[in-house]
Amino acid sequence: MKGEATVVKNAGSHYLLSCLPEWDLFPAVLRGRIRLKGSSATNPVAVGDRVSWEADDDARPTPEHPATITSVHERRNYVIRRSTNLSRQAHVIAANVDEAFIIVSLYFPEIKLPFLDRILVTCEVYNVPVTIVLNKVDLYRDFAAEQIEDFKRIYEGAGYRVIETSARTGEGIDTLRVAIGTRVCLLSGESGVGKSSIIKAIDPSLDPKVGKISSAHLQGKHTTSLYEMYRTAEGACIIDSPGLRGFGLVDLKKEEIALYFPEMLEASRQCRFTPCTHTHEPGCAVKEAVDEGRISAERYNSYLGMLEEDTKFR
Ligand SMILES: Nc1nc2c(ncn2[C@@H]2O[C@H](COP(=O)(O)OP(=O)(O)O)[C@@H](O)[C@H]2O)c(=O)[nH]1
Ligand SMILES: [Mg+2]
Ligand SMILES: [Zn+2]
Repeated sequence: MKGEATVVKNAGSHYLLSCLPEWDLFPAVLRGRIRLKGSSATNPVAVGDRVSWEADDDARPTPEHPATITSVHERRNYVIRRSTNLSRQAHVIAANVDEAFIIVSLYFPEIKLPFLDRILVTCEVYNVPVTIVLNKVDLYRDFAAEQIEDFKRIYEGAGYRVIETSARTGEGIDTLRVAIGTRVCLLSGESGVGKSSIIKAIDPSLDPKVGKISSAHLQGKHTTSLYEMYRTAEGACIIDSPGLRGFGLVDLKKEEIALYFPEMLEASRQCRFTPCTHTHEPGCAVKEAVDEGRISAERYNSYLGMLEEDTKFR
């Protein structure tokens, strides 16, 4: 027996496969070493990967007699993370993603814009369309309406769609469900921002593990320890991921970083020098746009931070 399937769950060396769009899971393991050409990833197979598999006999694969993954098909795209900036090793978070939804919350836990910008840059690098989801608005709309508007100004100004949600009250969940449609979408973002809760809110029949906020730090604990795809009643495939601590940049040269800030790329066409690092050069159109408020100071600062780290660690 053999066939093709999509990886929907990955726990260590064990995988669950399904022949999407059917949702009919069966277990699989990897045969020997499958290495992807030119990849430094620690995981050769990721959730969302299309794979070929084989089983010894004609019986359906079971946990005792799992199927064997024999090859991984070429990826349309993927999202990858380097655990730290020093690390050469990278981990593929998900493959063949139609869109990434980056979940953030302004508070509980408090947002770190440079961290969000790093994720956005990674999505740009790997050609994954991205939408930002501002969750937990029920907790801070009352006292932080202005901060919400500032946040939207920054990110909508950079060209991203921002959807406000509350997994608690259900606000914005219909909008998000429509945005996801019936595609393969990745939910990513820091631990505790509500990724698993949002999946539950989108389809209450699903049961991803929701973490408790530890009151001492008002931060989420690590609750989702593996990557897993869920299929909603409406036929969307949503990938839940563990909270990301670090989100190191992968394979980016210093002069490339600004290419992945869409608003800077746009402005940089008018810079006097090419290449321009947009730091000290005369006639830099990016700096001019920052001075005039057309590019947000926050995004520009994230860019400078990435430049600096890049220089430090190479
Ligand atoms: N008030 C409120 N709490 C939320 C919301 N979304 C998630 N939470 C809570 O935040 C904590 C972490 O949620 P979880 O879904 O596990 O976050 P994850 O780590 O990103 O998957 C849990 O206690 C949730 O009940 C929201 O929209 N509003
Ligand atoms: Mg979770
Ligand atoms: Zn410039």
